[in-house]
Amino acid sequence: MQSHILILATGGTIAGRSSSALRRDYRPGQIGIGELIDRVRPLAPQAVLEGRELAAIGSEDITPDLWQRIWTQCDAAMRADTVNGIIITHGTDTAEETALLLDLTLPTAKPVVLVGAMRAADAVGSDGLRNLVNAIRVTADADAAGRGVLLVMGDRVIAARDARKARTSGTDAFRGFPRDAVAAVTPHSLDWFGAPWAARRSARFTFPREFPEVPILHAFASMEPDLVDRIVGPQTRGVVLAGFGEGNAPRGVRDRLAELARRGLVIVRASRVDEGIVDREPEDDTAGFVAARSLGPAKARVLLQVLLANGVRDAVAVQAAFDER
Ligand code: DAS
Repeated sequence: MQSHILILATGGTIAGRSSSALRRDYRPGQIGIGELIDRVRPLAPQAVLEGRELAAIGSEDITPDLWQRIWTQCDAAMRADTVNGIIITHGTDTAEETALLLDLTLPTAKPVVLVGAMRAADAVGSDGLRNLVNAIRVTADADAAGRGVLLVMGDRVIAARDARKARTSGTDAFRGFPRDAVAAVTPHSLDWFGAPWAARRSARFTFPREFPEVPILHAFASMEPDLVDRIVGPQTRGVVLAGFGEGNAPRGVRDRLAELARRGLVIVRASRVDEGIVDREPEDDTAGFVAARSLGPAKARVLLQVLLANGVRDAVAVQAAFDER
């Protein structure tokens, strides 16, 4: 029986065209979802594909408004008997943020899969068509539900909470941490590495009506404490530190952040290091800091915004949410 898959198109390189295969000046979001579906349909007999164009942007330009529109379409599709699964074509630059935001705010009853490409549709060695065929194979699979939002890139299936763009170029640009891929996929095979871990889970949080202001403070050698004051304004509700090593920062910076925590802002210590756990330290108890655990700065910011928008601002409750997998 064919799976009815709704494909929400937002742009990105997967729909990108370049003026020449020998130059880099491609433009994202140039190919309509109808044309992409026409190209992929002969390679995806297991699915009935319905396309909807939401945007045609490079994902570096994604906005809360587009996130809201994507979520609204997904939420409605989750409740529609005629839809078995959802694919979102998306740029790779912010795919990890969109994937985590949807993972936190949608139920897991039906698969939701983000897919992109590292090379434009008409580039030599383009990967978009293969990634889309793979995404359809995953979304149509009976075992895909109950895993939350998934990202399909480079023959790998990565869970939203783990996914990140780890390389600036190359078709294997995405990695997962702490879990790497949760499945391997090709146009003719799909191998899950474990059972669904979130079966029948309702949405964990309400989708934010507004996104609280949460800047990321990226640490660098010799950084001065007054930099903290320069990134915090009257609307700031939290700060994510992209710290050295396991979430470290100069003494003066930590003192300024502790002062902000005393004033009611939520401070999350993440790391500028590409991979690794940022665990709680004794100072966190006295300063009121939260440890980001396995989330990098960009995804820690998404989780903190969702928590704050849902009224979760007590450091102990925020830490519990970061500790959850
Ligand atoms: N054009 C960038 C983006 O939309 C890169 C890409 O899609 O891969 O994120």
